[in-house]
Amino acid sequence: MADHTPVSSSSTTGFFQQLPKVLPQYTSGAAAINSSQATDDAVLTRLIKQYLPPIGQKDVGKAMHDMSRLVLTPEILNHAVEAETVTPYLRPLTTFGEINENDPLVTCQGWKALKAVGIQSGVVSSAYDGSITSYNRRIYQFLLNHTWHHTSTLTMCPMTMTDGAASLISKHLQDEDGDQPGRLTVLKEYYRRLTSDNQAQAWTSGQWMTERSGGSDVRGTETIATRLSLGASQEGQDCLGQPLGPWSIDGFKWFSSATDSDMTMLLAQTSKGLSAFVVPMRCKAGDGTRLNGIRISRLKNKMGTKGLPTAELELKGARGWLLGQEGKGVREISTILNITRLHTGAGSVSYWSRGLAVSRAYTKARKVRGAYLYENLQHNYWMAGETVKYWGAISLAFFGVALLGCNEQGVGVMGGTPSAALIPNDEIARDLLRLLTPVIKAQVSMAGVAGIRANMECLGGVGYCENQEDGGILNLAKIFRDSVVQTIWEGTVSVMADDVGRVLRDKRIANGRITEDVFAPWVEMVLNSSSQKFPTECAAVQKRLDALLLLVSRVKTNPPQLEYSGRWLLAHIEVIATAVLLLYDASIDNDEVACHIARRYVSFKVSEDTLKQGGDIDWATEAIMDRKIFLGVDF
Ligand code: UCC
Ligand code: FAD
Repeated sequence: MADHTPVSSSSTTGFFQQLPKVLPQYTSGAAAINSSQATDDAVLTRLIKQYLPPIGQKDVGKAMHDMSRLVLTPEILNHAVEAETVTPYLRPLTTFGEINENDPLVTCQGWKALKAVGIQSGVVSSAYDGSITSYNRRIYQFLLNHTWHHTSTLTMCPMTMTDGAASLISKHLQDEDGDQPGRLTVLKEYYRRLTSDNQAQAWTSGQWMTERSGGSDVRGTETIATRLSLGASQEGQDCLGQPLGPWSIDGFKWFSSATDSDMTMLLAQTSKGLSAFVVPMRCKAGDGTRLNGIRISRLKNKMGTKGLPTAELELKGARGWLLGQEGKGVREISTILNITRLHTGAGSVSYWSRGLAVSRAYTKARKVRGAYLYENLQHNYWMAGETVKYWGAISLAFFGVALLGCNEQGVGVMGGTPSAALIPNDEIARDLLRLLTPVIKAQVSMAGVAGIRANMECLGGVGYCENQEDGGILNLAKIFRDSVVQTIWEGTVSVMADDVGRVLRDKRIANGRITEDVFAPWVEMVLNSSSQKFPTECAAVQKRLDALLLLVSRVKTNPPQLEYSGRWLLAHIEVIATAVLLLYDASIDNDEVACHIARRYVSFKVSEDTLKQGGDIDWATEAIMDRKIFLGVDF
């Protein structure tokens, strides 16, 4: 007879959960291109096929394949743990008590190593590689970054601001020097460095807007830029030996995230109003260098983004160059904002992708009531729902990315891809990008926070712990904390809603009729191509579009009501755009999983279908689909 006498566990005996195996996010090769399930993060295979021609699929496929493996190596994982746990600190004084103007900020090796990996992998430079003309460079860049961002431990923060700064400077590379002699040469060199993938030469940039008086509303900026007299403006060199700009800047910046950067773009007041400046962080001093009129007052103590050196800064005589028109600084810097906002949305889905990867791994490894979690119907239903939301969010974010690439390279660059039909001309690409950028920033960032919370719950108690062991691969608490800030920096959700209001009212954008004359016709055009396969779903989206148009007609000329309705506008535009993108994608090849995801998205997000939640559903068939959606068709 079997002996059923219970045996007690101890710290070294008894049950130990087997470590869940997080799989490489993307796997390239013929199998991955032809099947939606040869890769752990199945939606990536669809995005690649949708937005890139074969040569682009091959290039980015290789880059993502390699990155998906690199981020699981102990070396990179340990850098990430170090960057998270050995936080930056200040050395404000020298041994004998003088102000340390040379190297007051200390960051750890892990942080530096991760920055180097990002630069060398092309997380910024790939978007500026002019030799790539046959496909959308932004799609390449953001797909690559999607496989890196979750592990980069916020080193992507300076990278995204660098991207924005490079984009802004690129708009001024034809400008005359005017009354700022030497500026063009300096800008060209800064641009070369911002877009370099050579670790020895590459620069990163900060972006300083926020002050104590306000980050959303920067009109109260107290930083002042003064034009120097001719003699004074010729003095001094930046760390490269180039002239320092003819403006001297004094004030106090309340948040600076990329404090270890090489330069920054900032806002300061001149006699003509808020203006944008380019400022190198360091200048020549004797045989070495020192900070360029910048003192790090203190580092912020934050809930997350632990490795990121976010500081308060005092500026006294920081020298810089005026960029663009005096008094038009907000308009100038909005070039950066619009790029970093897309990166914020895309970064949020990258964090979320890691959350889901860990959830999949845990579901395959953990048993409850004697069976693996993947055999549990309720669990799979829940996680399939989370996967549907993730597919929706990433689809919307990458449509924005495609539009950005089209703005930079022209819509012709989409030729030969299924998505060419989604973006008929340059004007539509420009206007849709302007409307959707704040929507993506707000809605995807918020959805990501909710998604990662669910992923934490998926793991039970261990999901709530700061798991630094095993390379921190199961540390969902870290990515949760890091994702929360995405709803705040680069403009809060309300500020994004406000920006949508700005777009709706701006007569320079589609004559002030963007919803009526651009967005609605675009939605209807895409619905047309899906209506045969998805008549019920298309009708539901059309109904929601009608509700949006009615709302816009009521609020557009009534500023308080427009303000009141900001979050409704965000939600309407988000779900309508996402639904048409999912329906379009599913119509292309009738992929079983893609079709179910599109249907479920419309059912729960567009129609908010409560009947099905009341049990009016073929649950046994749906349960089979749940597993395919969440864990892949091959599992
Ligand atoms: O948070 C920050 C960095 C953190 C790290 C980020 C890393 C991200 C990566 C994530 C992955 C890890 S930096 C600080 C970010 N701060 C913000 O985002 C500020 C939020 N506040 C706003 O966006 C406000 O709406 C303001 C500041 C833009 C409002 O300023 P104004 O002056 O009151 O705005 P106006 O008067 O409406 O607009 C001034 C001009 C107009 O053009 P003109 O002069 O031609 O009439 C507007 O059309 O600016 C234009 N404009 C824009 N143009 C305003 N916003 C935009 C826009 N988004 N795009 C194009
Ligand atoms: P406020 O603007 O005071 O907002 C308070 C509340 O008012 C919010 O709920 C907001 O939504 C609401 N509100 C504001 N305007 C409106 C409106 N028009 N309609 C409705 N509600 C509104 N800034 C930089 O410049 N550079 C950086 O590198 C940087 N790094 C950061 C790093 C971290 C970790 C954090 C947390 C912030 C960073 N910031 C940086 C600052 C960030 O951009 C601001 O915190 C943000 O823009 C909000 O500004 P605020 O903190 O002044 O809040």
